[in-house]
Amino acid sequence: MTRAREPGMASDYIVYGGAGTGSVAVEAALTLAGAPYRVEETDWRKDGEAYATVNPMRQLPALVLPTGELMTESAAILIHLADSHPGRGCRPPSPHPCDPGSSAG
Ligand SMILES: N[C@@H](CCC(=O)N[C@@H](CS)C(=O)NCC(=O)O)C(=O)O
Repeated sequence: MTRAREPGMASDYIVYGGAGTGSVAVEAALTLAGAPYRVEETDWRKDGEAYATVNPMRQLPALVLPTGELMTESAAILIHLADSHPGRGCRPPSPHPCDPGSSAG
């Protein structure tokens, strides 16, 4: 695992995760969105100390936004990516039969 973003670094998304960490959903959403990103392969069992400088909760996945802000919690990350990349298929079409208040909801 390398260091977090420094001022002036290219503003791609950075996904902290890897095999077995649930980061694949975040990578899939970024790919659907056509957003440039790189994966920092991180193992919370081995890299805990170093990773705590990025995410004090030491949980994976985590996403560093192009703004440099850190997001954690997979569901929140996926909703944020869907909101910030409309029309890229990151969320079901709306209105959706399962939407609250819809006849099927
Ligand atoms: N609620 C978090 C859960 C994340 C989570 O528990 N990730 C595991 C890896 S799959 C982890 O980081 N475990 C290490 C720990 O909890 O210290 C999310 O949805 O992203």
